[in-house]
Amino acid sequence: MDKRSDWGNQMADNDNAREQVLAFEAALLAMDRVAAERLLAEAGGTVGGPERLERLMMPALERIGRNWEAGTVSLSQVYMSSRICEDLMQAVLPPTAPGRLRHPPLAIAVLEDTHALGKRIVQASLHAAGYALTDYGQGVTAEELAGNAARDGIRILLVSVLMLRSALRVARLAECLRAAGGGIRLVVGGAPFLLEPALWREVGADAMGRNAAEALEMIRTITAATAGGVP
Ligand code: B12
Repeated sequence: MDKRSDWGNQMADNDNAREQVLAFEAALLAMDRVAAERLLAEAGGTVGGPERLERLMMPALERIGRNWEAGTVSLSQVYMSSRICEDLMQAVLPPTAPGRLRHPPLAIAVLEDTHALGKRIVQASLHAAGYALTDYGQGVTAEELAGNAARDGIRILLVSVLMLRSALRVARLAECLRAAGGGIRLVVGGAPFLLEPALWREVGADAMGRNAAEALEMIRTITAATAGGVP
């Protein structure tokens, strides 16, 4: 295939992806779960569960969030959209399986925030890749989280935040982890870190991932660099 038609195909793919996101967003705002489910299935192609959710849900919910901020979408529509997405996740994500790899103890949590959909996708992707994780849930404080991770001998702590206020609390978490000793590595992700690419360093995290695939990449990099921790 020559470069020109390759470029043409890519543009057509982009247009197609954009149309799918817009249609999915419209189905969520209309609270039409059946249409949302159909669009998710159509967008599937050969791509597996978590990736398919990321490609449709993340951009659609991001747009809905922006429109809520602009005042054109109500909070109840944001809420119902997230409920439909949560429901669809249940059906699409692989069931939790025991870890198949040998790796240092890992954990995940949503820090001082209750936006939990991103965490669920990251968690499901890691499970599907063979990792076992301790789940500290959502809305946990920096102090609680650092204490639990130190108690359980966690080596890599994955933290998800969606609000700026919560992202700034990562600084307190990093401080508590340092005080607890044990060299726990802190990997963060979520909307504030996507908007401000330098923020993860400023709040003292060790790494940042933009999506579930990058969470996996970070864990592989950290475990490979940790003596005896290579899966
Ligand atoms: C859905 C939603 C809600 C739902 C949450 C439902 C739930 N169970 O999670 C509801 C309606 C309850 C809600 C409530 C609120 N929300 Co809200 N919400 C959203 C919205 C629209 C989408 C979030 C989402 O689920 N995205 C889909 C998931 C799949 O994407 P994701 O979380 O980004 O995760 C991906 C990546 O970021 C990454 N990732 C995520 N975590 C991690 C972790 C690691 C380690 C790694 C490597 C990667 C990674 O991988 C994931 C998969 O690809 C966002 C808009 C946005 N821009 O995100 C606003 C948003 C986050 N909400 C916002 C606000 C203000 C609120 C409220 C305060 C509103 C209010 N007045 O009550 C409350 C507060 C709730 C609380 N205390 O926590 C603001 C935050 C603004 C800010 N600057 O802080 C946003 C940005 C909307 C906006 N544009 O203003 N919300």
